[in-house]
Amino acid sequence: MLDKNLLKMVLDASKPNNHIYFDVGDITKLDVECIVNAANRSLLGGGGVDGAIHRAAGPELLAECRTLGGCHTGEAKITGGYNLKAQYVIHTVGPVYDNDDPKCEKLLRSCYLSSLELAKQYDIHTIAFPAISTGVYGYPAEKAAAVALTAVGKWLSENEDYGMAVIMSCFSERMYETYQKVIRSLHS
Ligand code: AR6
Repeated sequence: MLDKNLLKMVLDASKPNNHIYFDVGDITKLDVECIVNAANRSLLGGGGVDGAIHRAAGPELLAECRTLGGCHTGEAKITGGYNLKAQYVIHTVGPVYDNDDPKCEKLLRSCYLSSLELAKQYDIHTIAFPAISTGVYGYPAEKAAAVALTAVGKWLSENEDYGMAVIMSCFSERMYETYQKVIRSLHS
């Protein structure tokens, strides 16, 4: 698990090294520049992490979301963070899992890549992702973790000098263990 002091050091640095970190807990509590929301296409709130982010950010977040006109699956839009510690929220829409649909993986990968590209446009250097699509949208955690880690890894290697700290926020120890298992399998 990520050492909290190490995370603080990383987040205090003006330009962190490109790196993937892990945190177990509530994404809304993280002191990062940007947190990513696993939203739905309306961008008007919902349950899971979406509900938690809207509750923590306050009603102004919903008011700004109303001006965005929704978001396609696999794409991302940005708002302020309002009452959150994070200055920005990037809202992305993951796919509803369908085992028979090869587009699912592509769309999930696109959520991570579009969010990172948008973050770069806003000069964001610390960003936290929930495990997109692994809750209500039913994407199997291990498959989703592999897609997430390879997408983030690819983006970091293609943006070598940018300096982006990516925090994979795990709402449970189990999700954290899943990421670690996938990392071990990617390295073996
Ligand atoms: N911090 C970090 N991760 C969280 C938190 C939190 N506070 N709360 C939940 N998670 P989900 P989806 C984890 O269902 O599958 C919403 O209603 C959770 O354990 O939030 O992409 C939207 O409006 C899981 O691992 O998102 C959409 O309609 C992960 O976040 C729909 O759900 C994603 O679970 C999107 O479904």
